Amino acid sequence: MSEARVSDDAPPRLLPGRLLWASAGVAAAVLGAGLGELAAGALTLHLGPVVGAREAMTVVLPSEFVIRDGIDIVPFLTGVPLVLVLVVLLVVLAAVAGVGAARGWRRPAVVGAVVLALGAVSVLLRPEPSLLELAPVAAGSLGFAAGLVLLAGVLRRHGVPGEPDQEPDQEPDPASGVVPATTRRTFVGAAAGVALAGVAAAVVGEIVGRGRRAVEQGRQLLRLTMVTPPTEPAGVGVGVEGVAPWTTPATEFYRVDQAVVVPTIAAEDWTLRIHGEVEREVVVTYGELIEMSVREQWATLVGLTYEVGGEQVGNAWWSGVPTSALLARAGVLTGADAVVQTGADGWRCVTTTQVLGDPGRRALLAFAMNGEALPLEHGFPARTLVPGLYGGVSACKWVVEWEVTRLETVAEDFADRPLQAPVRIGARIDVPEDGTTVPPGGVTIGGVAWAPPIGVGAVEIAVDDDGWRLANLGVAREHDAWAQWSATLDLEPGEHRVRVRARDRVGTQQEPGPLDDGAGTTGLHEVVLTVDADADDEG
Ligand SMILES: Nc1nc2c(c(=O)[nH]1)N[C@H]1C(S)=C(S)[C@@H](COP(=O)(O)O)O[C@H]1N2
Ligand SMILES: [Mo]
Repeated sequence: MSEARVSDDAPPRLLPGRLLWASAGVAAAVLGAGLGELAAGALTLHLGPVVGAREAMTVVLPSEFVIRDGIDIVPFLTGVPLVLVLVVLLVVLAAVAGVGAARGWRRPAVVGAVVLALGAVSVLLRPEPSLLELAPVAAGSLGFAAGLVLLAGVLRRHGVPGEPDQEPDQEPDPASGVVPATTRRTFVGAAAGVALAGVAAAVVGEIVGRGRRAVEQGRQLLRLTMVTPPTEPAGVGVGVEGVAPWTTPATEFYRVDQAVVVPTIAAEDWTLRIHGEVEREVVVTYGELIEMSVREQWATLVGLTYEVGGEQVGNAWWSGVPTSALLARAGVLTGADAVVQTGADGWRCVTTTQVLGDPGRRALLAFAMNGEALPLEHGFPARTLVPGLYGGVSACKWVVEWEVTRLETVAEDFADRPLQAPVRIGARIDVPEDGTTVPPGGVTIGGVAWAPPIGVGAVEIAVDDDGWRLANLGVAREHDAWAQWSATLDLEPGEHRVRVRARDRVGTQQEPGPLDDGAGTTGLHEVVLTVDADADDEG
């Protein structure tokens, strides 16, 4: 069977066959890398596969080995750009996977899995990893697999051998000496197509990603002199570790986004168009907005889909222009009672003119959060914020359009949500976590409570079936902001159920029962604690 191969005058036809398989691997890898860059760009992540891999190496390698983007592990590599080393490494791996594919999918699968795992690990090693950042890795793997399957198909159809002990199904072309010229041409065409698709994807990803970088840079260059940094009012904190900080940092503020891709609008490109049932249509630019009379306030934002004890609640210092001032510019016509707000992502909500037009309701078109221009994720350049209404019915991010209309006209379009959803009074136990075992002799519990736009009046806790007693409340002078609370309990050994409830400043009690009617989930948050003498006492 190996006679043809070793016969003296036969040219070394097996090497080029192998070369084609190797090129199939490399072309597939180019497609994978390109799709990875595209995914990174399209999702406006700042981290594509190449940059990501480089960052991962700087994390993994001891810093003395990494000098200015070069590596210094092996003397002859000193000064060679890290990216180049990575690219060479990936090309070799891809070629190995490609040649392996001639025999079956085992070797390419192993190589693919190793690269996939390295990619995933490098994402997860980053300071604040998000699962979305795995998307480029996933897209890259899929691209590589698809490219290799396609090109292997071509080679297999033409019976091109990949290994010396594999027999070609077809007679080698004596002229070219190796793989028939037609086969070679077909394959080279297919491989070039695959690789070019990868390059095109990378170029598109780069362009899209650059858009985000430019907007982010522009945002950071903004000098919003009218915005003051947040200063927490005295006494709002109860000083219990584990309780959510009274001011939620923007990076930790919960997010609810309908779209996967965050809209990126440069401040100079942004306008808010106010039209519909108004005396005059108004188009407000960013420059005009920040020149208007600014109001700043603390406000707690709650998601319509907040689950009892969950994450969808945060408190920040917002700077913006009262929505009432903007509506006054346009002049709401009599009879119009609703504003359909549209974000640049196409998301829409309807809010009443009663709320948006009343300065006393403190609704803002906010352009800064915690003393800085809104982060892109939270609605840059501008977003609406209505204290006391759930985000899903009021807090339109990247808002670009207000259509003044009538509730009766639009009610049907918004049948998926309650038309006006006031935030339900809520309270959360942050510490200790549910299921914690604590030592006997007093356990401190604490959390947050909210009742915008009225303000928290009191927080109470109950242990098992004992009665309700008052918790210690941080200063809660702010109507729209949440309050921290704490209590020290002296619990008997055994298991205890601890519940919390809040009431607002006019005495309205939080809804006791679990309520999940689509207009804001509520119910009492509870944790079960076990008091055990053997629990290690670490506070
Ligand atoms: N344009 C736009 N605005 C939006 C949303 C959205 O997906 N797109 N989500 C809404 C929901 S449901 C909530 S709870 C708040 C969340 O705001 P945040 O992501 O800044 O916390 O924004 C609201 N505004
Ligand atoms: Mo929401």
